[in-house]
Amino acid sequence: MQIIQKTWALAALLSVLVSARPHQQQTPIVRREWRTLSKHEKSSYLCAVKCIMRKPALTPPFDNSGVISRYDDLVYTHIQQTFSIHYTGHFLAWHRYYLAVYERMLRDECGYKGAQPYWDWTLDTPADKWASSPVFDPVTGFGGNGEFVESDPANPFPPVPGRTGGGCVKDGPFAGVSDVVHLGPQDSVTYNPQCLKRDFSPYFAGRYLAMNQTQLTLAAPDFGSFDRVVEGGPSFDASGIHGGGHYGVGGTYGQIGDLYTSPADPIFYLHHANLDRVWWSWQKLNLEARLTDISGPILLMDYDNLKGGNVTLDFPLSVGVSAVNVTIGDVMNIAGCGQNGALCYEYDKVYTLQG
Ligand SMILES: [Cu+2]
Repeated sequence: MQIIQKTWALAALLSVLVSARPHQQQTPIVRREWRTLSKHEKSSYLCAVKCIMRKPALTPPFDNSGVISRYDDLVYTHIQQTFSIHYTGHFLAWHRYYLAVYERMLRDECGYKGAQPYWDWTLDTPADKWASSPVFDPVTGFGGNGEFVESDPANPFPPVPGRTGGGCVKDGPFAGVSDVVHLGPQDSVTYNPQCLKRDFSPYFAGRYLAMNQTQLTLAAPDFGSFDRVVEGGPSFDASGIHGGGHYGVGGTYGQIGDLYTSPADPIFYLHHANLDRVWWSWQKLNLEARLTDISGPILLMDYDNLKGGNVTLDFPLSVGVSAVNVTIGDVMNIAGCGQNGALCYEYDKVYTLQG
């Protein structure tokens, strides 16, 4: 009995030490582009994603809760905060923290040894190259498009221009499973088992994810205008690189094209890692000034500050049950490593501004 108790105490102590580890981390982990990962690294990442989808949720249960797994904990918090984390000044900071928390979950709860990979989609443009991106590889990637589904004429919203799919993904690690997704569509949080759907729009991706659009983004003179070029406007014709990835992969019917449930598609995390890398690339063009440059509205689309003020470095960021709250100031430096912020990672390569 005593031995069992001692073993239990030791296990508890070890788990506390393990969960405390990221705070003691001194050296940044290095995020790399998906196609530069070895076959083994790719499969370890995908294995960790499947593992976090199997771990039980920490979100307290509620009636008919669709929050089943640790993976869902994050989708749920994204759904709940949808209108307070998009088209706001903290859009990029919130998603930077959200991704770092996901990366930490994969490492601490599922034994993943690497860093969160990013997806440099500029490499998969123009449009005719889109569908053959290594990210969609059926064996070493996340699988590809869904079967073509006709647009619903009763839908008051216009279909995503150039959409080519809409059904369940046909190949890859998430195909053939009828309950990969538990939440959504939109803000629904009751249990709704669904397959993972994609609805590629190569046209949309080609238009918004090529190097010219990325360069336009990097050329922004201050954070306020930078964020607006990244996020674009809510109409398809006013998209930026953010919408380019969401609608290029998700179109009308794929979860990643759904503003609320978009993190239900694991590709979300690779797309957002690249958006974060664009922000870090922009910061590095004038790092000293841009480690503190933040602005933009607290409230959705309130760019003229008619309803509220702008965010500042003290503005709080919450990702729900999966991590402590931090401030924007804590995530301005991706390689603060406990000395100067909450994050500790780097990118192997950044974009440069081409003359
Ligand atoms: Cu989002």
